Amino acid sequence: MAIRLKFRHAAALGIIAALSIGMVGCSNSGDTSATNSTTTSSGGATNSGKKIVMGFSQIGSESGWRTANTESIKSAAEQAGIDLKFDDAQQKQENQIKAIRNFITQGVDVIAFSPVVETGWKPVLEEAKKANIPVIVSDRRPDVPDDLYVTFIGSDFVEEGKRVGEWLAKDMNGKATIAEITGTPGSAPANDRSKGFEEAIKAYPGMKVVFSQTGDFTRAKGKEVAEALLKSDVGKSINALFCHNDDMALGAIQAIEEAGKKPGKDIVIVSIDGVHDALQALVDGKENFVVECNPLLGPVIMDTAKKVLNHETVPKRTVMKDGEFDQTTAAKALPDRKY
Ligand code: GZL
Repeated sequence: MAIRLKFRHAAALGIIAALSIGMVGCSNSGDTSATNSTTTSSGGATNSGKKIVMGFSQIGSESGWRTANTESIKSAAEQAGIDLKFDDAQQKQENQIKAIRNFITQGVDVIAFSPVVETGWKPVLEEAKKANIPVIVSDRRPDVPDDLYVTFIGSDFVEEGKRVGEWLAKDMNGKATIAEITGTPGSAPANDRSKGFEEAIKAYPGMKVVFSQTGDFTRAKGKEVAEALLKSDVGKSINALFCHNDDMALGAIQAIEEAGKKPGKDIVIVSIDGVHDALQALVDGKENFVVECNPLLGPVIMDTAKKVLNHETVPKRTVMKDGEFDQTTAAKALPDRKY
């Protein structure tokens, strides 16, 4: 109890007006009982010498992007000497809520998570706030009041959708019959990428989206949706395909080839993420344009956690820089692509 009182006093003195930092709680570093959890631990501490324990609720392992994101988080925790309690929710919100509750019970010092969808987080984040555990939002945005998390670290998905739409409109001279394979329904990237894409093509009356269906960000589902599309009447009129992530585009490319068409030629294909296999598809002429979504959030998350627990000021939102690739620039970038 004495430790809590000491931290509460320090927190009261140290709290910066712009932040709502929870009190640094004591942590028992017992093993997590949540399913699919792993623990990475080594040195590392706050200014007071206390070793930081972080509970991280990850969405799942649905795509190449997510794999790179998880690797970045685990290796950055290792580097930072943060004791990481990692849970993989297999793309189920109820598993994420369970994991966050578990972290609260364990009394971790800080919670970080990537919300699979935007809604349904208020109750569990209110429990974290009540337990004085600061929450860092990674990658996707939850639809909750600002005071329920300390900071958001991730990309601007509306901007990503806009950039894809602008490139496609120019490439197709303002005239295309477009199919859209969207991400997880209700997720921030799916909502925002559609929004940005629609905003961009609105300026071109000849750019028409005639089909939209979710592929849930996976390669398998992207292939399935594309197969059904190509067999339908509307599928015969498609000459452009926008996939909300590379994995669904790679599945669709397979389906287009199996249907005897040339991906990247009969159907212009654009997607978002910038994973290695998508850059390879660009080099092979099977895809046409990819906007990057930087998955390497680990170092920023760990650095931010240390600052929060040391009562330092952190920005409410940190937007990652996202590159872009066409068939020429992909050839240059591919040899050194780390993910
Ligand atoms: C974007 C991330 C998305 C990726 C997909 O930040 O949430 O989820 O674009 C991943 O590949 O499944």
